[in-house]
Amino acid sequence: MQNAEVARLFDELADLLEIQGANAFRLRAYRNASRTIEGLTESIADLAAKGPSALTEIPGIGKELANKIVVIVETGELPQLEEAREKVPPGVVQMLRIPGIGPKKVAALFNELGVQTLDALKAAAQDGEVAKLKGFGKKTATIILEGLEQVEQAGNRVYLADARPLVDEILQSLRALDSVTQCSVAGSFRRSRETIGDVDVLATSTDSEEAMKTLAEHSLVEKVLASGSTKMRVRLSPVFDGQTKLEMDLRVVPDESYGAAMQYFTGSKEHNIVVRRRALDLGLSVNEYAVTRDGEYVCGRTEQEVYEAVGLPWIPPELRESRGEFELAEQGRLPALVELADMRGDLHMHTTATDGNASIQEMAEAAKARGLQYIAITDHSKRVTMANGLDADRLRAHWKAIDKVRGKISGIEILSGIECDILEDASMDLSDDVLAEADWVIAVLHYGLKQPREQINKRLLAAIENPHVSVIGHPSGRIISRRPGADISYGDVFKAAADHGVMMEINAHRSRLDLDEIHAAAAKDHGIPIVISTDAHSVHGFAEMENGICQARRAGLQKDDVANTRTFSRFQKLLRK
Ligand code: DGT
Ligand code: CA
Ligand code: CA
Repeated sequence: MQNAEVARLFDELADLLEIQGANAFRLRAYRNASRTIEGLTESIADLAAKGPSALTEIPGIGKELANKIVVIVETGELPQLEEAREKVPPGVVQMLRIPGIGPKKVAALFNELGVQTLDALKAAAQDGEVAKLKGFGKKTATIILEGLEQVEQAGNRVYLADARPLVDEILQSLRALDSVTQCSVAGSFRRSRETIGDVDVLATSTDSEEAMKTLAEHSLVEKVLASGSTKMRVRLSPVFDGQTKLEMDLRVVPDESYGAAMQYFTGSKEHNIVVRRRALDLGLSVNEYAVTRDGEYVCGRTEQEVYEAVGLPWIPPELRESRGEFELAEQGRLPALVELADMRGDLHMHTTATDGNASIQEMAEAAKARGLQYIAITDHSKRVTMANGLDADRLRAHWKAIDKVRGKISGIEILSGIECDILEDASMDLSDDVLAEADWVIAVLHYGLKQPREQINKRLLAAIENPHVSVIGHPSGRIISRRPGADISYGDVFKAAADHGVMMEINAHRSRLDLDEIHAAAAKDHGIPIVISTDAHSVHGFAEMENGICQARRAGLQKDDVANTRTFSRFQKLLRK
């Protein structure tokens, strides 16, 4: 069991207990344990295997927690959690996904109004019952209605990065079979979409029954939903929030159809419509089995063949959205997309000084171990009180601590940075004389995201015009499927950024991916260097880089479009004086 999974169970337990009105001390113990476990470098399962005493050496883990961890690691479950799940209906737990309301409010809705489903909550909010509850009011009722709309829109989609470990493990099991000759994932997963509706897997095999049986009996498969001789649909174990269950299709196809099937099931639908039209113009027909002419098989063994048949080079899956990739392909101008291995720096991360859970040195060492040549330590500024944001004095002391680490560790450059809030009135959270001392300033919107477009514009432009700002971090502030981003005039912002030499970030965190692919492509067109950074809050956070790379590839970015693929000396030339 992975640390993140164990951590998630404690978080879920805390949420359930809070809805049941458990005391704050216990809740805090579980939530702290969750954070601690998530930030551990060692595997919690390995520690647990040595017994509870190895676990109690971890700060914040007492005897009781240690015992629970052992149970979780050994059985994959926790009786207390099962019990708590029984007392709180699933619909009530779902209410926790509504942006802007926490467990206390959910508890009040459940206990005092008796609402048990999202639909019942919606009705109660519309009827004015919610507004009448103590501590709620009209404003909260409105927040709930808006939030419900977002939850509905998000549906059961899963973040790509949450799906990845499940998909990888299942593919590995299938590929390990001698009878399976090829096996790949298609669909939105292969196109690296931000979220995945379901997973589409294709295989060729000398024994399709064995492939089906292996999937049906896989430990990550909860239920077989449908099965035929070459087709199966299953539901996987819950991911990320303990609730959303990803579904997976497996199709076993003949060798001579594998390329055609991969092309067809990779999609997107919009992309495939164009491929089919091109085929028709050439007197061909394309479906998931083959490219044919007058009913006769032409090709279909590889994707390459399918594209060649319609007069095109192979198109990278990330670009298959019918947004200009056909023109590029025809002109021989398809980009050589940036790759994870191209990355040399990571310029957005947190430490224990604010809301991270590793020290400066631990972050630097972990970055170095991942092969990075430079990093920027960018803790929060004071406005973010929830994260213990830094004022000028604490920031200067933090930079001194960074200097010390710099003296102790070689082989990696460390920039003294700050993630500075752009306040609602368009001023910066720290004064110019402080910002002037930084090597790297990320300016961000955290608060007032709902302000009108003009004010958002004013804030972003003021930050860009500030001579000390290096980059705009997670520009829109959105949280995918949870919270919309600010209303931004991207054209004005990119023009100003290009004029002033300010870079733009693709925040690689799975829930942000901000800039999105559309605006990252637009920023590139303005000649703005893009920075892909992880926003790591622990040493494990560096792994999020892969998500940022996916987003950059979907935007059609090449290595040179991304500032932190450069060597440190070349990167430094991009910095404002
Ligand atoms: P998702 O699962 O919602 O994240 O998105 P996709 O793109 O994986 O969509 P999905 O799973 O419904 O289908 C996989 C691919 O199969 C899709 O991208 C294109 C192809 N496909 C599915 N249904 C149709 C269809 O009715 N017409 C065409 N042309 N292609 C389809
Ligand atoms: Ca799909
Ligand atoms: Ca599907």
